[in-house]
Amino acid sequence: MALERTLSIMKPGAIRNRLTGTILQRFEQAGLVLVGSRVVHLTKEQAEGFYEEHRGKPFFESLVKFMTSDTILIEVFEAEDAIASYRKVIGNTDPDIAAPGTIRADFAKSKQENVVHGSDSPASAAREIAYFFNDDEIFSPVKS
Ligand code: IDP
Ligand code: MG
Repeated sequence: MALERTLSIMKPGAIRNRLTGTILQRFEQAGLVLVGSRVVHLTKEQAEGFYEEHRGKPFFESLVKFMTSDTILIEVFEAEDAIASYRKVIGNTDPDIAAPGTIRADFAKSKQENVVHGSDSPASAAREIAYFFNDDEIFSPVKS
C-alpha cells in the first residue's frame, strides 16, 4: 500500500473546548503523520463548496451554519492507508453508532456536531486537500 494523504478538519467546538491536542494525539498514535495545518474560519461560500456533494440534503443548510459558527483546524495527514486509518480513528458519522473509543463516540454532541471531518476516498482526499492547501504548504518529513 502506497503512502496516502487525507484531509482532516477539527470542526467548530474542537478549539473552543480545548480538544485539539487530545484529538491530534489519537491520530499520531494511529501512525498518521502531520504534513499540513491551518486555523480557518470558513465563509458560507467556502463551507458550501466544501460540502458540495451534500447540497440539497435536509441537513445541508444547518451543516453550513454549524461549520461557519467558529474557527476550525484543517490538517493534512500522511501514512500508508491514511484515509481508512483516519476514518477508523474517528468512527461512524453518528456518535450513537460510532464504536467505543473512537473520537466521535467520545466527543461528538450529535450526528451534525461530530467533532471531525475525514476524506472518504482518494478522489475526495485529492479534491479536499487542494480546496484548502497549495502544494508548497504541505511538507512530508525527511526520511532518515
Ligand atoms: P462523514 O463526515 O462521516 O463523511 P457525511 O455523510 O459525508 O459524513 O456527512 C458530512 C457531514 O454532514 C457529517 O460529518 C455531519 O456533520 C453532517 N451530517 C451528515 N448526515 C447528517 C444528518 O443526518 N443529520 C445532521 N447532520 C448530518
Ligand atoms: Mg463525508
